[in-house]
Amino acid sequence: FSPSLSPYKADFLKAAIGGGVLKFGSFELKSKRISPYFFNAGDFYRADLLQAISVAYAKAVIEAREQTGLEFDIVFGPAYKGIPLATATTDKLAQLDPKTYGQICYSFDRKEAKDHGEGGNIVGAPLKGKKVLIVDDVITAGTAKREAIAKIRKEGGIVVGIVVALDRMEKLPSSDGDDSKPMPSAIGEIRKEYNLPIFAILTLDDIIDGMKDFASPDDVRRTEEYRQKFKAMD
Ligand code: OMP
Repeated sequence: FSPSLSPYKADFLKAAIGGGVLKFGSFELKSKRISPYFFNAGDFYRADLLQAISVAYAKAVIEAREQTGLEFDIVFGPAYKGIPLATATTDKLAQLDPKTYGQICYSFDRKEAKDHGEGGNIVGAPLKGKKVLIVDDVITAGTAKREAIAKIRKEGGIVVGIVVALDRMEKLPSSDGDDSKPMPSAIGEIRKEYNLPIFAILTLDDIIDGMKDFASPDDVRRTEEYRQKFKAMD
């Protein structure tokens, strides 16, 4: 793998490809763009893969703390795919650094509010007045991240950052549907709008660097063409 990738990132990329989580072919995205690659965090369901993904998230969080002083009380995973990510990351952080992370909590949202039993929209640690780190799978247009930020704020939580497995580095869709125009990135806009740090374990650049060692020349070419077409200007 690319020498530019740190060992934990290279291990994660290897696990994602080996476990069939990162696939090459033709996939329609939430944004309706047709992508030659797709990263499905829902496919990390086998124990060894779950371990690989939680180690990678935990190391990304620890690195973010070292580099930017990131501090938080709660790891929040947006339903559904964020739920095992947040839970496994919380567990792994406490295992890797019990002194710093032994008391952190996790929580997640319900897709539909529950009106009986304990009720409410949130399962796990109450968010009110707490510093919350969002853990999610992929960022493309940032829509799911905006929804998560709004939900957490509504519960009185303070969002302090976002960690994702993959930054697809894509530009926002243009309002007139013309994808050839230069446009800013989803990540850049969220960073600016909410003044939030966003950390990604891998970017599309990392994947393209890494895939040259194992993918077919055709897949490499199609992925490079996709990057050329949809890469954000920042
Ligand atoms: P936003 O960028 O916040 O809208 O989120 C993109 C979402 O698209 C992710 O949360 C995934 O549900 C899905 N997605 C993937 O899971 N993997 C990909 O490689 C691309 C997408 C996508 O549709 O863009």
